[in-house]
Amino acid sequence: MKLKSILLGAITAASVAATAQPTWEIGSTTLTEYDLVTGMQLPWEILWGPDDHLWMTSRKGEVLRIDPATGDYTTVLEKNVMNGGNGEPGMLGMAMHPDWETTPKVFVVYCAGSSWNGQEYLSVFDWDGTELVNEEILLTLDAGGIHNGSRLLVLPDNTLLMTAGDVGASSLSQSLNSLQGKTLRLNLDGSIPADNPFPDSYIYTFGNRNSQGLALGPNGIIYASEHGQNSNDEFNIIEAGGNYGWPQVEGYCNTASEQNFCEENDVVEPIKAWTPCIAVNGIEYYNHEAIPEWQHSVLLSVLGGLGAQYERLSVLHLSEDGLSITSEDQYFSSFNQRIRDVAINPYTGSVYVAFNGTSYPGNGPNIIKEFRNEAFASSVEGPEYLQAVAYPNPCSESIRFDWDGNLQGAEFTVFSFSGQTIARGTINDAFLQLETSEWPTGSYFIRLDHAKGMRTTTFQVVQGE
Ligand SMILES: [Ca+2]
Ligand SMILES: [Ca+2]
Ligand SMILES: [Ca+2]
Repeated sequence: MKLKSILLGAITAASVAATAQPTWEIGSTTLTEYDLVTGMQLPWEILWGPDDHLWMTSRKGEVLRIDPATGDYTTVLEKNVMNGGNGEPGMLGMAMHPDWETTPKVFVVYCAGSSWNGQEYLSVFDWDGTELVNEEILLTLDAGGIHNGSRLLVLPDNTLLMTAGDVGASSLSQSLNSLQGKTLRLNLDGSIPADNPFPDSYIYTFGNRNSQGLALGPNGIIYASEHGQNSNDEFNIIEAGGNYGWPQVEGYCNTASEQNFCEENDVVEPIKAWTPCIAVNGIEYYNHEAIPEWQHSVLLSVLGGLGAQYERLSVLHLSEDGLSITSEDQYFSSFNQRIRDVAINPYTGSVYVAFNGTSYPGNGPNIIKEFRNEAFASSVEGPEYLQAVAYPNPCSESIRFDWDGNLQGAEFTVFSFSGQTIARGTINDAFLQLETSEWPTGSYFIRLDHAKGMRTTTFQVVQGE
């Protein structure tokens, strides 16, 4: 009796909450606000993964994999990080391998070592369907108490960009003998690309201070946000071999000494600068029709500085060629919460925003909110809403898959996690049953290609001894 009344209470509260979500007017578009994930440790990176899940790093040393429909998550990696992640160092940027179906690997940057002195590692892990395993360290840098970067971005040419901070030693930024204060470019196996601008060097740009935002824009343009010291936070376009001026130049080349240095060193100026600093962070290029007012813009997370006095999500509207910013709109400052990163749902155009509290260096409360245009999302038949059920899982003799919605006619392919194609065919019924008795023990995933989009689901096969 007591249990029943608790359950009824919970159901009532949930239905009340569902009808009372806050909304935001963006021109003629209404966004509904949802608290997708609360109570987790401090978020640093959020991204939409190729498995149609939201992935998050916590600076405290965790990677979470989040179901975007429910907010439920699992912790898929835990590392001991410098000073427990109680400052700027910790677990930072993350990126996914672009050939996820055959090479499900995840790149992660984290700082480890003694409390304020250690190393920064760029590592790659295998995703086994349950957790991140088989760490391989691709690159080791110095880590410091401050200015460790680091965002990651996979480019269309299958190379990886990594922003490396100056670790508080600003003279390193102009030295081509140091990897600090740079943007670095690697092949996905960790080797140096043959066409990098400096021979046998990871360095792609130099003269950077502490860049913590990277995004791919239109026409292959690469955007980066970069923290200034007290003035001149920067928004840059990344050019191979470019010198971005730090520490001799802050922001534009607009003082006499800066102008001399800029002419002699061909310094690349930012396309926008903010004075005083607002603490610019994670960025994404937005061009989804769900929010027409934000199309062809960069969404910029703003931490707001030490006291979060300028915190917000900025929408940087771009010129047609993407090479300049025409205007800036500001949203969500009324939360009085630092915004660390942003991610986009490719189906519904929803925007996910990671908040981490009211003061430097991020003390919570930690929350990922979703801002969704319900009018658009309700018309989407994207595979995100076609939840797959695989059972029994793990299986031995056979496995059955059921999907919400009618997916007859879809092509399916089953891969092992070593990348081999195990089975393929066409779905002729409302469900799919596969014989697995000849398949070795291990993790597998099935990929479904349908006119409505692509869907993948992982499962396990366990055979007796
Ligand atoms: Ca991100
Ligand atoms: Ca600069
Ligand atoms: Ca300047």
